[in-house]
Amino acid sequence: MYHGLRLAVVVPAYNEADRIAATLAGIPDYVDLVIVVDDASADATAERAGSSGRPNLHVLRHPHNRGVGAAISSGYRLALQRGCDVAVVMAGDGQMDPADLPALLRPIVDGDADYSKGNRFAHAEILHTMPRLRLLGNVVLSLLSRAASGYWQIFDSQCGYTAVTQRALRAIDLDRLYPRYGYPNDLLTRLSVAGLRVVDVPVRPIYGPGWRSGIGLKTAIYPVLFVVLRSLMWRQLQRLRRSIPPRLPGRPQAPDGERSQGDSSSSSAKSSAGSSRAPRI
Ligand SMILES: Nc1nc2c(ncn2[C@@H]2O[C@H](COP(=O)(O)OP(=O)(O)O)[C@@H](O)[C@H]2O)c(=O)[nH]1
Ligand SMILES: [Mg+2]
Repeated sequence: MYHGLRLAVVVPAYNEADRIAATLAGIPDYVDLVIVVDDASADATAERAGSSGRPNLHVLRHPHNRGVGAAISSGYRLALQRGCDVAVVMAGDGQMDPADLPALLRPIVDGDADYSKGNRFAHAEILHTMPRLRLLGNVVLSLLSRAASGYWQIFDSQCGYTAVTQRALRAIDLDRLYPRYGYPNDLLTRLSVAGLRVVDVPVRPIYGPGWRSGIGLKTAIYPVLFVVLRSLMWRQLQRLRRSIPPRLPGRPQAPDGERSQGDSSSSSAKSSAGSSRAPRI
């Protein structure tokens, strides 16, 4: 338990046999449930996770590779089934610093956010650690994701180090979450349409020796950029649908149109904190 909250950490892992044990060893003991989602890795990722000695570990295995977004959705579903209040995502390649976890959880513990995400750009060392092309790509995607989601105060849309409340997970349709790279952008827009509060928290960028990534220039364009642009259009469509009340014969009209679950104006969410306010879509 962490400040009275039952906490899960979801670890997506694909061909991370060399790094998974060290990643799991770094996860603090106050985490109640660690869920590794191995996505049909060709190496011994699942076996190494299983023999890591990590307590409260559950290794989920997808029979076929379904992508990192689908893996995280699977982890979220299990966290909900096990009654967790908060689910954190930490990648299986050790790029997330466990020392940042309390700061990431702070806004949720304080009741100021439904989703808190890392922002590596708040650390000046990102200029030395993150490869140049990746830095540029992240800036472009972050700016576009602001427009797509309507969360104008956030940055580093591609940072996968996140924490989400049970309430937020129940407000979005996990089956529709984009299954591959691009899922954080899709998720941000879905949280926005549900009227949930998102905050950025500074986290340390880690690019250690032997660092590698499944995201290259091609992947950044498709699917990531594609998902961002799709999200942008989808949110505008939701906006239009809400501003034009449906005119169905024989059905009384709500005076202010339809609202989705978790809409900022109807939820009990605090809306005073400027940095965490849900956008008006
Ligand atoms: N389960 C699962 N995990 C994946 C998949 N692709 C990547 N991952 C994991 O997701 C995490 C982030 O992926 P990575 O390629 O390092 O992305 P980056 O850190 O944003 O450059 C790593 O732990 C990967 O092992 C996948 O298809 N399925
Ligand atoms: Mg990585």
